[in-house]
Amino acid sequence: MNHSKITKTEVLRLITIPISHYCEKVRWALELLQIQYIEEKHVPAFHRSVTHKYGGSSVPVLVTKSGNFTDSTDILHYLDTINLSGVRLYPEALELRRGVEELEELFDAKLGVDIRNWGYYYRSGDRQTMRKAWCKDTPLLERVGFEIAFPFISAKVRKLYSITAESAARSLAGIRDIFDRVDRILADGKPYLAGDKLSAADLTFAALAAPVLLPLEHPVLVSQIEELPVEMASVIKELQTTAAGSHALGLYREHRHLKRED
Ligand SMILES: N[C@@H](CCC(=O)N[C@@H](CS)C(=O)NCC(=O)O)C(=O)O
Repeated sequence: MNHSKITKTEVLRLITIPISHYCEKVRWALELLQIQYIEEKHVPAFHRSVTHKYGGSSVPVLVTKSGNFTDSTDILHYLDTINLSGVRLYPEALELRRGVEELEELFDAKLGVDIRNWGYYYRSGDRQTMRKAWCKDTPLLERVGFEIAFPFISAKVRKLYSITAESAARSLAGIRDIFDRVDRILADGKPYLAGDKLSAADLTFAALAAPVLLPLEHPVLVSQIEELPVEMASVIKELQTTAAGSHALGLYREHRHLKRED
């Protein structure tokens, strides 16, 4: 699809759930490419009345004058075609570009899903934690709705993603598998996952892996490692010390210049 460059006056709208790591992927891309946007945050369950309006169900949704985009990868491709910053998330060279797209797809389809399911297994029943993760800067009515309906929303999320002790164990194995693959890509001292520049592959890996790495530069950091269940904290410490983990943490330090919002 051909899109005209964005006009200076157009401010894009990004519909999110604050803690969603797919939303963080898009937020980071928007900021890296210096594209103006407004983020509209919603509490899970309430988000659907908004995403449905724009033809989607999940978040992120990007609302633009050229149309609405309802998947993080479609959004990144769109942003890459309209941005004027000179930074490109997808390389021009065909083979390199294919490599970036394959990695992005792998991270979206497996890592993002496994990390969400593993994290929710431990945290989705904890009202205080989920208030920080889901409610920050959301509309007042939704925050009131969260307080009343938290047990139902929390149960609904666990049902939606079929979260059980067994699925959490499978998800953890899946996370370790992707980290191993990324370790192997980086094994010969490569600075980035594809080519010699930051691409959508690196950004996607770091944003989706953030909940199991806790980078300080993350805009929605809900818990310090000491506040987490011991089992979770020990996995996070293990992943932080891998080559893949240190790559993602380095990307946050070098390329995510944002003040935390809390
Ligand atoms: N493939 C989608 C996945 C997005 C996704 O799974 N979003 C989750 C939040 S992390 C969501 O909106 N879940 C609630 C729902 O599906 O209604 C993308 O990359 O945008």
